[in-house]
Amino acid sequence: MSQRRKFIKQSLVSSALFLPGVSAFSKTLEKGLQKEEKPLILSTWNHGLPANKAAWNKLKETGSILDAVEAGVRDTELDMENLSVGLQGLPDREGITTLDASIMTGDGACGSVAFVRQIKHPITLARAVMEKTPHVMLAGEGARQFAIAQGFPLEKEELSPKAKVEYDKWKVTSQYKPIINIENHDTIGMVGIDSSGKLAGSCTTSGLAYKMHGRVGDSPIIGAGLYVDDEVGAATATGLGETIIRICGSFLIVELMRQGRTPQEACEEAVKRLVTKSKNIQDIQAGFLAINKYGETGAFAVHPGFNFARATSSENILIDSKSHF
Ligand code: SD4
Repeated sequence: MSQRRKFIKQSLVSSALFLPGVSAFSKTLEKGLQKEEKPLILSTWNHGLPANKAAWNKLKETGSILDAVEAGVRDTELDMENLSVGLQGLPDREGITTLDASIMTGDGACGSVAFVRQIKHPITLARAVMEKTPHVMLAGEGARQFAIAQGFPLEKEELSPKAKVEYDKWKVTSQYKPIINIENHDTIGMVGIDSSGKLAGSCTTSGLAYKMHGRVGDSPIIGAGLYVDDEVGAATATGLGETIIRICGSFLIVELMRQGRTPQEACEEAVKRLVTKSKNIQDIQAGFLAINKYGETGAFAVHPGFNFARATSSENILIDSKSHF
């Protein structure tokens, strides 16, 4: 069993409080897709459970959905089990871990950082780009210099013990296939709505393992990995960034919702588009998560295996997404 599978299994067990049985699980899924609910916080994969909890606590504390989506994914950025988010994530081919992150609110404010090194919380740096610069995106050394100027501590550049073991194994063959293994992605994307209907979203990742040095994925690209519009809803993505960028995935979902699709229909249509535009689709996983301004939920993926955490005032549960194949 892969590490990721094991981890999912453990998380399912640890969230058993919210999952009394399989039938209740699927009933909740149907309810979740149709029922309007506010506040509501959604995030990708099983680490979304603790991330949602952190976001919910922050929402209670400050009342700000922006604060909530930042705090939620900061939790994942520190999760040493997660090899796809934060400085503990798997490195690029040169053995260097580089991070991408973005944040956005429903009034159009957004910020992101790409290809950034030595920063423990790239999501907070993305928020600083949004709030303290005239720009949307800073990359590489410029992002790092901005972080220093803003007083962010620079972390030592060394691989986490788990990442080092994996990288050393990978170096034996150094074979890179520009595809994402279905088991090998754990980016966190989070979208949320408060009780007044304000939306915000966040996305943070170390990107594809063993990518080329300098490669940037979908997560920091506004409209690809994340898009938020108070008039309509919000969407975020996980999976092979290249395919998501090609269809402007998150923007596409928000625009489909603007035209009247439900979040579920919009996610399914985006996956359909992605499937028709991608070669080697059997080897590619991508998943989308969406929310509309009424607090309805949608999720869909290319292959089975994608799941997401959904937090309301009464529960925080892990839900299996449906998929194209
Ligand atoms: C990327 N979308 O950089 C990210 C990959 C991912 O967990 O989801 N990783 O392409």
